[in-house]
Amino acid sequence: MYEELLHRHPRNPILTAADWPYPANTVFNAGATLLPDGTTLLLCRVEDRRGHSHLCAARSKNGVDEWQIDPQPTLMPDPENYPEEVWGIEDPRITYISELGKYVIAYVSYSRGGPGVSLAVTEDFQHFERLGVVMPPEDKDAALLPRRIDGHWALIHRPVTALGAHMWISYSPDLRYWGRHRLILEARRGAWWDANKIGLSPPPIETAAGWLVLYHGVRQTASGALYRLGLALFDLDRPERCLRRGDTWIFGPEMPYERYGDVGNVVFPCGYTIGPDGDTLNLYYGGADTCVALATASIRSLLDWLDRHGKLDVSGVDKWHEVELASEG
Ligand code: BMA
Repeated sequence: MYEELLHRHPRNPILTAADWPYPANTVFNAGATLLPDGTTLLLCRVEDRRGHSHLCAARSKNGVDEWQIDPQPTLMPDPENYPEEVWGIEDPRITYISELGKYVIAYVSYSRGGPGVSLAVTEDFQHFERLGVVMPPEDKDAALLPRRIDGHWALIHRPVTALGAHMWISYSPDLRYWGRHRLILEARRGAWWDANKIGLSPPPIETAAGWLVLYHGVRQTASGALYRLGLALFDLDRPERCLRRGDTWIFGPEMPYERYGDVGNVVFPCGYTIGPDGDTLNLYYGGADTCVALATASIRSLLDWLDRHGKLDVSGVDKWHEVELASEG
């Protein structure tokens, strides 16, 4: 028996389109945060029957039920001013930035050129300041780290390059201009569960041991893609350095609401909250691109598992050096 690190909530799925106060096809891939009064806020991706997505906030005292859902979309695409949002906005990841006293949302803007990464800033989830597209297509699966590293903001994201679909980090002095791009974690190859395509899932979790990263691996099979989750740990002060990476996935589609839906066999977390004990991780994930579900884990046991099963991973660093050497040569 494999160890079970993530425990599904018995009330899953906790939110579906049937709960919505206005017509919606599906509700999934929600960003999450705790508001100052302890309320859980989920910023859900809502897809309409055109196939376009927008974001809508749902609030709950216990993070499980009695959700108060905004009666109208909370953040709609604004293609007139932001043409990169023409086909919708998707998969928000929320980071609270104490230096700014604001939340920064990294979301996918679906442009004619493919998906890119956009940022928006808010204090109250009612008014939003857009910073526009910060990573051009094709790029997605992005989240901001909650504090500056050596004076610079850091964004983890997943560009698709000639090297494949791997995880990168970039730095910025002002959240608008980004550089010092580094590959930090590579998809594996061949039969691996995380072969060819990986991406950051929720924002990294800051722990004393390092940035704990849940990432998704996409395996292509004869009957479509399988989305599963793995663990990696990155250096607190140099988040481009991967300290440990697990070989096996720790969570994958099993339940009917994960197996069946608009896109079956997908578990896709975009957010979490941490319980008052400082250890309980409440992970909110999309099930089969159709609903929102909840699983809990102990952060200590995730780190302990990585200690026992993780290995040093230098794939990203090595590849980057190869690229540097090749471009210099
Ligand atoms: C990814 C993202 C997610 C989605 C997943 C499965 O590429 O677009 O929004 O949940 O595919 O369809």
